[in-house]
Parts: sequence; structure tokens; C-alpha cells
Amino acid sequence: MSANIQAIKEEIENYKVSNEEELEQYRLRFIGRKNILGDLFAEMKNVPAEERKAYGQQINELKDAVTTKFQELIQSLENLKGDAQEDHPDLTLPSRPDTVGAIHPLSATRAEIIRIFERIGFNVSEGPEIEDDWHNFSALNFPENHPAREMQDTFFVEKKPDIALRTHTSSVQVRVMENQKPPIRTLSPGRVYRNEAISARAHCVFHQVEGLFVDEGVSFADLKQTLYYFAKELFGKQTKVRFRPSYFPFTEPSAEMDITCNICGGEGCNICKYSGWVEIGGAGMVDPNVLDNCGIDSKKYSGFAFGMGIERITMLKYQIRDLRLFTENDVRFLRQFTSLS
Ligand code: 2NM
Repeated sequence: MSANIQAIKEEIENYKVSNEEELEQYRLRFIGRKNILGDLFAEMKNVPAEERKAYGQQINELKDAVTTKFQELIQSLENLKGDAQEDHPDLTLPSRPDTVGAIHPLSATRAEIIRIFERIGFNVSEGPEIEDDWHNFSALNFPENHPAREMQDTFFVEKKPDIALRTHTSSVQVRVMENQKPPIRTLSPGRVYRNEAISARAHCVFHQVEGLFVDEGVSFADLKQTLYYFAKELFGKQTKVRFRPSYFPFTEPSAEMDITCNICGGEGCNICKYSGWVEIGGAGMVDPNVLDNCGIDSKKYSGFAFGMGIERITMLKYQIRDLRLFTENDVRFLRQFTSLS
């Protein structure tokens, strides 16, 4: 085989195309009217007679190779185009499932508490998170030297005049009492701040709901029935409630409120420390001083108030053991609440 034919054969074998233009170059070189094989055919007359037959055979083989390769190149170009199309959506594929976000368990609990109290005539009130001394402490009957007013308990934004991050949402209720006339039935959910070390059970930012009912003739019996109703609605009909005497500057008398442990049903477990009861908040009759401080005549009106931590309620309801899970936003935690509404 002549060196020339061999070289062309190799050229054809190694030919690669990556676009239409290169394919056209191949066509022009090997198939078009002035293709390179034409020269080889023209050469035929110079080949010695005894070699002519073999020579002709080689050129014919070369011609076949050119056509076969051409088909291959067309196919490879088609395949390349197919690969490129994978960047585009394949409309025949089944759709990907839509991943739905989850309602944060704290939001779900807050919404549920609000729904329960709305059914018995409570509205929702909100107020500033940065408060003055009057609304956070003084109006609420905190004495001048009360420990809650100290730096280690309260985050101060400014000293003289004292401006701080509210330590409870009672400050919102002071504003409501100052601006509205009884009857008042209001629920104040919101973020509160206390200067505490962060642990599994405490955080410097957490959420509270406080409730307030002021009208003529409101009694401790009203307080108890309201909170019985609430506990059964939130934790189930079997839930029992008990009140233990306590002390708050803004209520007299004051009580702490326990419910039967919703984990063990009162049998005793490590959540309720084998007592069968868990604390869910505090309550009491609004101190007459507080009513008077807010411009409500304490001789005519009385009221009850209560407060609870939303984190604590949520932990009990969903058996969450560490408060820090609420703020870490770990999707493995959050995804467990996709069914909440
Ligand atoms: C609690 C416990 C007892 C409370 C008091 C008031 C207000 F503004 F009426 F004085 N709001 N919330 C209160 C009473 C809060 O939290 C443990």
C-alpha cells in the first residue's frame, strides 16, 4: 500500500468532529466534488499495469471507509447534541416532590394558645421589646431595690433614665390598662430577655404569653376556671391542674400553676422528676396598686393575670429535652414538625 493511501486511511480513522462545521470540512475533504480521493484515482494511470488492480482495490476500500466514517461522524454529532440537551428539563419526567417548610414548634404553640383564649373573648396585644423602667417594673409594683432590677438579671440599654429589654410581657399589659377601660381581656405573647447563662433549661431570650382579665367582680374562682379550661384544651381533657401559693410583686394572692405530667399521666417519670406534676406558669389577682398605677380604679375593678413560658409549654407538649434546639434551626429538628398547622 502506498504511503499516501496509508496516511489518508489513518487520517480518516482518527477524524473527530465536535460541530457541524467540522463535519462539513470532512465532507469537503473526502466526499465533495474536489475530494482528495479524486487525486488518487487520477494517479491510477501512472501506476504500473501489474499493480493497478491492487491499487484500485485499495482506493475503493478507502472510499468505503470514507462513507462509513461519515455516518459515524454524523451519529457522534447527534449524540453530542443529546448530551447538551440534558441541561434542559426533561418534561417527560415525573415532577420532584415539593418540600414544604415546617411551622416552628414555638409558633405553633403560640398560635394554639391564642386560639384557645380567643374562644373565651381574649384579644391579642403587643408592645415594644425595649421598655422604660415604669412599664417593666415600677407600674408593676416592683420595689426600688427588687433584685430583678439588677444588671445581672436585666439587660439595660441605657441607665438614667433606665431603658431595658423587657423581662416579661406584663409591660404590654400595663400599656393596655393605661389606654383602655375595663372590661379588658387580653393576651400578650412575645419575646422577653433575661441576663441568664444559656443551658438546656434557660436562655437569655425566650417567649412568654401573659393573660389579663380586668372587670367588676373578677375573682380567684374565675382565674382557676379559666386556667382549668386552658390546660384541658391544650394538653387534653384528662389533664388536672393544681395551684401552689407563691409570690409575685404584681399579684396578690399569687400562685404557681402545675398540671399532671402529660408524659407519664401522673405516674412519675424523669420529666416530672417522679412527682407526677409539672409547672407551667404563674398567676394571681392583679395587685390593686398595679390597677391604680395604670389608672384603673381598684375599688371598682379587680382582675386576674397569668404568665407562662412558651418554650416550656412546647417542651412539655412535644417532649423536647433541650431549649437550645429552638434556636439552632437544625433542619433535622425542624423537619419533625411539618405536620403542624
Ligand atoms: C405572671 C404571674 C402572675 C402578670 C401580671 C400582669 C399585670 F400586668 F396585670 F400585672 N401581667 N401578667 C402575671 C401574674 C404574670 O407570670 C409568671
